[in-house]
Amino acid sequence: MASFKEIISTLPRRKGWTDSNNDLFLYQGFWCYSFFIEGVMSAQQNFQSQPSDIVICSAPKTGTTWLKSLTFAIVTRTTFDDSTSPLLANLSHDCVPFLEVDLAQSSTNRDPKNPLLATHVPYSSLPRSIIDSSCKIVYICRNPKDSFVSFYHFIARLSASKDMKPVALEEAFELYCQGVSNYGPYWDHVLGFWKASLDRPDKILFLKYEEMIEDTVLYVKKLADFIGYPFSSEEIKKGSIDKIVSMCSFKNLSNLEVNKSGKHREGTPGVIENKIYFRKGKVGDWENYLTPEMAAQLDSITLQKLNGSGLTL
Ligand code: PAP
Repeated sequence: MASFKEIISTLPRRKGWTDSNNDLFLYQGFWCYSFFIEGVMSAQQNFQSQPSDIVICSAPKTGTTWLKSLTFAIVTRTTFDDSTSPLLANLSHDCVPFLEVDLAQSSTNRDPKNPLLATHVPYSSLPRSIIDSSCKIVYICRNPKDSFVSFYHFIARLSASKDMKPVALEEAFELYCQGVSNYGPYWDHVLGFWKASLDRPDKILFLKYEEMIEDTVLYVKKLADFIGYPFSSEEIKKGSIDKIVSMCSFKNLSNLEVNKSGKHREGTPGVIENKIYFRKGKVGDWENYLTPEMAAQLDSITLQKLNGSGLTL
């Protein structure tokens, strides 16, 4: 049987968003770096989901770090509070295993007390057992203009820390519009989960970053209800939800020492400074980076791609 590497070498490829020779490959309709595709292939073969699992799904740069922290705080709130939470000493990515990296080889490489896992894999490529089991999926999406800008800054900051150069913003923009971004096309990613959430509303909760920023308390309550960890009226009276919202706010998390000076996956080639996951956490920052023409181009692609779906971004 051909190895994963051999299969990947036969896939269509495009240059990635930096000057390094790290190409993006087209696997099952989405573009991805080979390291992640190997993990996806392995997870598709091996991962066994449990009914109690809660799978946090997202395209990159749409609010994953935030959603992981909120969900982790919700499910661990009887063990920890806002002065003892592991989120105060660890990046939220280090509190929630990542399917295509941490769980690719073995489903059991997890803390049995933690039902959370996360992935950027599109709905149609999720391991079969996640789709078939009664586990819950929570998906977050974000306006494509802000997602793109966030993505570009992430690559630029990552490149600076690894002695690489990002492509110019205009070039990255063209690639993004063509769907050539890690786990892109972005619109297909969102639509896959959107349609699945309409078909299976009990299984998939579909969230928007902008709506969560607007009323975080409301969405934390919805999230807790959906994943089977509802807040009691007693907890609500005690201000439990507000405490979680403040602990997981951009301001609080980005000011923690671990998120200012710590590193994610230290000692591996995939090492990333935690601070790169925290930039502005604002809605509408695209206005500072995209020309009106670029914004109109992205809006028009979004309108066309989402046409008839009932979804707006
Ligand atoms: P990932 O896919 O690499 O995990 P992800 O967390 O999805 O990245 O996206 C990062 C964005 O979420 C950044 O947005 P920005 O570039 O527009 O600023 C980051 O600042 C934002 N972010 C991180 N933590 C929070 C938070 N606690 N609240 C709101 N936004 C956040």
